[in-house]
Amino acid sequence: MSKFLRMALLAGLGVMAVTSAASAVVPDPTFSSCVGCMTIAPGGEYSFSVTVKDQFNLPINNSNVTIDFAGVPVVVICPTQDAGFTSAGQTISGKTGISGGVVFTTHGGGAGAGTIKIYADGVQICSVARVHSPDLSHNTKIDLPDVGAFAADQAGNILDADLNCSGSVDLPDVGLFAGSQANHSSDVHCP
Ligand SMILES: [Ca+2]
Repeated sequence: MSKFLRMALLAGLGVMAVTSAASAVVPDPTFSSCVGCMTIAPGGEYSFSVTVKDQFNLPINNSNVTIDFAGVPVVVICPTQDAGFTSAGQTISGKTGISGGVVFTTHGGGAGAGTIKIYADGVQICSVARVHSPDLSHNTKIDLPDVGAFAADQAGNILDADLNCSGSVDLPDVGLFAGSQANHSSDVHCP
């Protein structure tokens, strides 16, 4: 091999290495975002949006996003979720689309303060400090104990029942609670 050819080959390999490093796609918490109120219900009528972007602020398609509710031990995640989503223990996972976004409508129950972590491909990109739910008794049903618990939370302004994350338990939350209750017959629970 001539010296010139060897140098050309080495230069080529160098370019390939640089290209390979530059194209490694890693979720970046700086550019990724989580938007919405972390409210969950057995009927899955509340949404929480996650957008995953890389270190170049470009959307990551098909990124595996997981919400981990383990920081709020009372939370129960339904074993069956909407198509495209899976659950395991206190986690739910789904994949982003071409724009890097995925919208969770988590089927589950239970509410409380604690750290809920959101991961993309294993990288933590966001966290929220409380999960809200009309299923305050965390039995994955909206039933009579929840009506009592909601009334108590409203009276005490306990934010477990702040279903729209407005910062107070008030009339709009009453409406949302009634909607969630109507979405369930007395024994409807996880899908
Ligand atoms: Ca509210």
